[in-house]
Amino acid sequence: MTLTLPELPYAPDALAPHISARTFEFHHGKHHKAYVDNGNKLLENSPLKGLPMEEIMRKTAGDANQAGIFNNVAQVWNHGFYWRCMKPGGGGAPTGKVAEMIKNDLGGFDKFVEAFKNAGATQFGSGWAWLVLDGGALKVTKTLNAANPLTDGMAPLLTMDVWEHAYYLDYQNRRPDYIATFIEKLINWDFVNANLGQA
Ligand code: MN3
Repeated sequence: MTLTLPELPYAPDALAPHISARTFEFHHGKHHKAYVDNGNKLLENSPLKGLPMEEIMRKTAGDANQAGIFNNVAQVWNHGFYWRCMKPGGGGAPTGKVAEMIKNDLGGFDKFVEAFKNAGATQFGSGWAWLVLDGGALKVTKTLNAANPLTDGMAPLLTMDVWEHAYYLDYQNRRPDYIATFIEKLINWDFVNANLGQA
């Protein structure tokens, strides 16, 4: 299996004005595509070629000699996951099993919002904020650059890209505004519940 660029799960203008078609043109069409192309180039002569992305990520995480492969493959995975974490008319309080677990494990939706905002805002430089299942309980965490909690045995349920390229065209330097909008207007809780069902 070679790496492929997945189609967006909605039209490029479907999340406007919160995330513009112009952002998707660059973020999906250029950045995500570059990770796919560079990853395929690096995998060309690697014994890892053809393995599922998660397996490549687990085998290369933390190995300085494989950093190029890890970074590009993880960024392909992370972006494909991130697109599906959003939907038109999304955001706000969750329903279903994740709502129940947020109440029990994190102390309620307001506490989740506080923790998720904090994770996104305090990730210095580039990275990702996550809601994960860790040992059967929900946890909010963050990772640097391309890193993904699945290589530490956690199951990703929700992610938010906090690389500048995710928000700069729409929000310039105002990362906190992008984060607040992501939570209030964009999160696809149905996708999060589906991930919980498979974790
Ligand atoms: Mn990105």
